[in-house]
Amino acid sequence: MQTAGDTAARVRKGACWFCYQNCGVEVTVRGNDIERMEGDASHPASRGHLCPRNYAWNEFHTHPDRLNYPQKREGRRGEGGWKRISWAQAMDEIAQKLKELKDRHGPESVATSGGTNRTDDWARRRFFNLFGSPNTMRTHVICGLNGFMIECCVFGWGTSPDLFNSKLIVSWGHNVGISYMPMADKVWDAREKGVKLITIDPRFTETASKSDHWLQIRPGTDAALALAWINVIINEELYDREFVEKYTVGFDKLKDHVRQYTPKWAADVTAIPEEKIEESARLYATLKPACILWGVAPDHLGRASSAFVHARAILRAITGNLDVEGGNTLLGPGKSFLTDADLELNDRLSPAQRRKQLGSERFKLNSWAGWELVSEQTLRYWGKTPSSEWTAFAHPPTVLNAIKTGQPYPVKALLVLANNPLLCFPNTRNTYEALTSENLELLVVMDYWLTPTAMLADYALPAASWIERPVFTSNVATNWFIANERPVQPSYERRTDFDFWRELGLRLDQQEFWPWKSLEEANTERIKGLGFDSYEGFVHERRIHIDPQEYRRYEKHGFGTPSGRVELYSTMLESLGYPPMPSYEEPPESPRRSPTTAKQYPLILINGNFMPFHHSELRQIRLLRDLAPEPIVEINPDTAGRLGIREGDWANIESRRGKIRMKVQFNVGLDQRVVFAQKGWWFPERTDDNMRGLWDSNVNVLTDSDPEKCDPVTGAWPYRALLCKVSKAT
Ligand SMILES: Nc1nc2c(c(=O)[nH]1)N[C@H]1C(S)=C(S)[C@@H](COP(=O)(O)OP(=O)(O)OC[C@H]3O[C@@H](n4cnc5c(=O)[nH]c(N)nc54)[C@H](O)[C@@H]3O)O[C@H]1N2
Ligand SMILES: Nc1nc2c(c(=O)[nH]1)N[C@H]1C(S)=C(S)[C@@H](COP(=O)(O)OP(=O)(O)OC[C@H]3O[C@@H](n4cnc5c(=O)[nH]c(N)nc54)[C@H](O)[C@@H]3O)O[C@H]1N2
Ligand code: SF4
Ligand SMILES: [Mo]
Repeated sequence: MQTAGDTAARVRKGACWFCYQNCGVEVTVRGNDIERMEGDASHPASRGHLCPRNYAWNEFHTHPDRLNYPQKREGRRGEGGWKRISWAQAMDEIAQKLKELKDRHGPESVATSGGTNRTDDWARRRFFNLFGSPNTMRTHVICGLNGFMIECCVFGWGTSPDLFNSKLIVSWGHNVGISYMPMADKVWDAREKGVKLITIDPRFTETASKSDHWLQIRPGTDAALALAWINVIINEELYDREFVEKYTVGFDKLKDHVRQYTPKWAADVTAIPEEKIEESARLYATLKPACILWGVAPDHLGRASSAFVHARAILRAITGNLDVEGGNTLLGPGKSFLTDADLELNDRLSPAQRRKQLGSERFKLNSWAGWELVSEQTLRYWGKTPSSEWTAFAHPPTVLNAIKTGQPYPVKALLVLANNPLLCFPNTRNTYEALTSENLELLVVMDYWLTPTAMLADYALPAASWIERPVFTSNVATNWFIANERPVQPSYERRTDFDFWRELGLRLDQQEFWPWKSLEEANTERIKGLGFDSYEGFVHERRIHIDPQEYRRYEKHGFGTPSGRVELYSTMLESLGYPPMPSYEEPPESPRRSPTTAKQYPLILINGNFMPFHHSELRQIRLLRDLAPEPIVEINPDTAGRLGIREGDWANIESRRGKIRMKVQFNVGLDQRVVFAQKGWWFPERTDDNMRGLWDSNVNVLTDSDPEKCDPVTGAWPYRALLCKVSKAT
């Protein structure tokens, strides 16, 4: 810790969290001032590499628009009037209101929302479990954790790709070259050494350009391709016979089930030629070991999501690529340190309150009910549960509906931390109506900026960033963590999310559960089992901890499922009332499923990441904005030609939900029926508009949150493969 008057320069080992890659940084500080930040060559994962986002740290850290003090709304919601108040006043008033709502409507009337992995979110869940509300919503269910839970049902834990030892890497609905830059270097290195790469993407991406095979798939039909791969692998007897016989159940049922999914059928559905489907299936089954990388695209298909994720799990297993060196491994939870699950106090939330989780009656797997089913197995097999904050959520569209309608019960307060729902949740109109509803008595937003969501808040609170807190890198699927220091203490009155939950807890009878005054103290508790009594000592001496890993753990211990084997026919999914094997379903709004809508909206809308932005963030940062000043929609030039649109024109993009404008860029690597629109656009510089241009170019104005379109198993909602039309804007 620094003390006042401490002026010697020192180097702190921090980690960037402009995205969850958490690349290591060496930060030279004097007192509480930063002199320099550079890539940390001693960081075990990033080894000194940084992406362009990191270079904007200074502009971000010192930007005049940063929220630096707690603000309380003056005037009507969204009118833009603010009054600076103290933290003590903000926390006292918020705590008082929560108490009152709990007494009046029950603890479940208080909800929280969070986005992707950005901060120490076990603290959020700890607070909510103690407070008694099951209504924590996250975007994790459309971002990998649906797959984690399905894999738990099939083989007892979620997989991680062991790509350094693979001979073949499949990048499925993933653009590692843009999204996971530090990992991309490793993939390109592997390519140099002769490792083969297959990319499955409707668009010719950075990753596709470096691949041996690019399968240009019709958006949303990934499950058809995966099921056809299973069909080929079984019919041509390319599966791992010994593994299947010894370690799986349900193979014969699977064999019968996939008979319908021939390559010919899949060619018609996916628009990938039959020979390419067969050839790629053979390659995946024979060039071993092979791993399939996780990609977010198939999680964004609403009703069509879980069948793909389920089929992908089966592919990993029947080819014998499961839990082997170079395949997709089952690392299990961390055992020798405290995981997020260990800090959440999950047993404090009563069964009766868990059952009230909104949406959980319908979308069971990523809810408390699914978590309990999975935890019964993981406790037996691994000795730990998965983190509920990563896997068990209230269903956001259902919560937003409950705010608007008071049904099935009233939701009166929403605490938004590390999330920008107006930009990132589907169907912005619906989200906006909920956040501006008179039924919502309290809206708290903690962020770095006055985002459009924060503009609607009753209290807008200033968050401390990764530059001002100790980053503890870990995730629910893995048995390792990397510890990083806090480079400097928070400037102004910025605070960490942990501070927020703790301060609230202290005011709401949770004193005994918040013994740690800082994240360093909490993190010291996490690593006590490793023989370290100081977190900073660990950072300097060890930085990374990995629990011992064995490949092929199943040879000794079987799998963490009811039968102890890979359940190709999943009894766990069946017990929740879901199909035990995956079946193809068209995306919820597609030319085939919705031909009438398709007459009016003939094009298929997709999204994906682009540099240098991360979701809706960093549009304020000049250094980055100069690289991507305007929102872009990519269209095939022939399609544009037919619509009378030239490159550089502005175009309207319209769906059944709404209309936005973007600037046109041609892309010959895009199917003529497909349109790629950038996500996350708002315009912080638009001070003439309180909502900062929220409605102009935000792709989620076009997407859908209708529960009918959501995945029945997990509740995942659709962002991609929806129908739209494009016209020249005047
Ligand atoms: N149409 C469409 N929509 C999508 C997607 C898509 O591909 N297409 N992608 C989806 C996916 S995969 C995800 S994960 C979600 C992401 O959804 P979000 O996570 O909500 O996205 P962000 O824009 O990163 O918003 C995070 C907000 O938190 C703030 N913030 C960052 N770090 C912290 C912190 O440590 N503490 C606090 N209090 N605030 C912080 C940022 O300033 C920002 O305003 O979006 C989803 N939305
Ligand atoms: N630069 C940047 N990096 C990020 C983020 C960011 O916002 N910006 N967000 C982070 C987060 S939270 C996440 S979840 C990850 C996601 O990282 P990725 O998995 O790489 O996600 P995307 O780039 O959104 O989508 C991957 C690819 O899916 C393709 N695609 C679209 N529709 C379909 C389809 O129907 N089927 C198939 N097979 N492919 C389709 C798109 O063309 C795109 O190239 O990235 C993380 N890293
Ligand atoms: S990839 Fe870029 S933004 Fe993400 S952690 Fe690394 S340096 Fe930061
Ligand atoms: Mo995500």
